[in-house]
Amino acid sequence: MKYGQCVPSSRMLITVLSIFFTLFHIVWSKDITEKRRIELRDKAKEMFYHGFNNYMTHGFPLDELNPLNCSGRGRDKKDPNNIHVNDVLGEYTLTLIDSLDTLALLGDQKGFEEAVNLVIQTVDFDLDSKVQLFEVNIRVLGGLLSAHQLAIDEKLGYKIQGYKGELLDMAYDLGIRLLPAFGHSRTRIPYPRVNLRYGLPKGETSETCTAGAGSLMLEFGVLSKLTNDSRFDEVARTAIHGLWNRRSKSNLIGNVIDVESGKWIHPIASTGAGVDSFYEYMLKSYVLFGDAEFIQIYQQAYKAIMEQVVDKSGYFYLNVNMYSGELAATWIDSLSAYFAGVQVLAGDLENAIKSHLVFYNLWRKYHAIPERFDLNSKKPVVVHYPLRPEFVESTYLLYQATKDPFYLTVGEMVLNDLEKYTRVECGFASVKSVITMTLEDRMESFVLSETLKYLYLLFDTDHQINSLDSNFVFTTEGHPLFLSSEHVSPPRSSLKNFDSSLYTCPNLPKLPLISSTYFRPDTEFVRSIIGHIPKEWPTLDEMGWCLDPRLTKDKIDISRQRSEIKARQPTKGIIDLDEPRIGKLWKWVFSR
Ligand code: DMJ
Repeated sequence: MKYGQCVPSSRMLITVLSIFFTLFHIVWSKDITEKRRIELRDKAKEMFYHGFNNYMTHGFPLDELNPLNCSGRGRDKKDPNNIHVNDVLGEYTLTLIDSLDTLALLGDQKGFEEAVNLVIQTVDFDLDSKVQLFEVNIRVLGGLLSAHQLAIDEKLGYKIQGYKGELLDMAYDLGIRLLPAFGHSRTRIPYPRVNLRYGLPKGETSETCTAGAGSLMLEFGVLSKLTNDSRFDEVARTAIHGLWNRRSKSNLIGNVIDVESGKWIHPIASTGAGVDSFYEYMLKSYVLFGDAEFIQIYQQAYKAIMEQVVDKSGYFYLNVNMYSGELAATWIDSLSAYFAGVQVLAGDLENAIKSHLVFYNLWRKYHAIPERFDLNSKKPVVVHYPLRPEFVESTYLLYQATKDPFYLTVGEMVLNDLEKYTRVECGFASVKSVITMTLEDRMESFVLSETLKYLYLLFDTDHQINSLDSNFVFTTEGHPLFLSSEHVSPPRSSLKNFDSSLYTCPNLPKLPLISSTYFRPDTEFVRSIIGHIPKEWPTLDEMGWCLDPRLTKDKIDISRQRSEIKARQPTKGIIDLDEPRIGKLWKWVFSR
């Protein structure tokens, strides 16, 4: 199918279409009203407390809540090898620590103070618990550091009177207990697990995933800045070098590496599970610390992804062999929904919108996102959904960058489905199967630290953090971390040499006044790719529809800081269409 077959190209037609779609949009608008937005904001808050209060009643001081059983969940002592539980749960009131900063951001100062004091009184990290370095870093260390920064901040209004920095002391104690994971290996890439009391366990596996070893910089870097102990910064940075130095000639990194031999055990490049937050941390470490080396790694890595990992449609990020570039698997995973958010922060909005559309259509079809979805069979191949935040997180960031009300309606869809399918008497339960919508008895701590936080911040459009213009990032666990200017490195001249021409935009005609992502024809294109063609929607057929949109190349300046990204013009009311898509749009609207 060639584009030319469906291309009305005259300017007049474009103008007529503009007027038509404006009227169409006004009459048929699905925009969320201000009243509804506030209802959704309050509903998201209510949902947070439904989860949090039930954890405090039935779960605390254990790490997690079993929402079906109305009980707490601690380590699996019967099966120490149960890494699904024991990697994360260390007997340190995990869900409470992971929730601290959400309480503050919800404006619940009393709740924030009580929770902080409870952590200070209850938690001691001198525990015989073997935990995963990555998990304890992002959930516990990050949770403590973020709450500490909010508790001492003069400007944001979350300052706790009488607070003496105890959370930072705890974070420092925890950080020191994590250090044995580093330094033992030949490569200086850390071992994946560590015992909080006894250090590196004997006979511990030396195989770690890239994200596990390479997503420590934000928390470890901030810990070093706040304590003046440079060890944390150094080990996290050295781990990144250890990984990046082992990239392929084409700048791809694999999924699992042996920290002793330095050999890739699973040499598969992707944006998803096992590698995901490595990319996120390169970009965000640059935003937070200003160190040029992080953005340089990000730029090279992103260029390699856009050349070799993205599929030819431009919507999916695949699994490819890091050396040969050959396709290694045809599935995408739920975790990779975060990538659109990273693309937003990097300024690559067009590709962010496109990759988000994939997960939007998956959610529309399943009312959740299956852990793995196979693009060949167009079926979920791993069917659970543990209430992950990545899709909501990207939705939130896309709304911040575009102010397109479409993303509020996406949030509304997610909120309604979480309520309808996962809310139970004692919290929110993970989805065991997106096919049957059966539930399982687990509410992971990230439901409160991320999923419901991002939903709330999406709808609380005026929240101060949404317009904060300073060096701050949300960690991969949704914890805001801040750094004042004295800690930020000055930009280096080498950045000026960055060639962003790879990401050139096609010369798209602008159709002002037409709203927005609703009317992107590729929304339906992506819907058809994942095999979701409900009866009430027109079928995309080969004769009238452009089924093979080109990979759009976008002009982005990756060296931008977050503050500059936020200053972008909102795209509300504007849709960028190239001519071929106009043909499809035309047909779609008139065939309804
Ligand atoms: C969270 O702990 C974090 O978002 C992490 O980056 C990935 N896994 C979960 C959520 O899915």
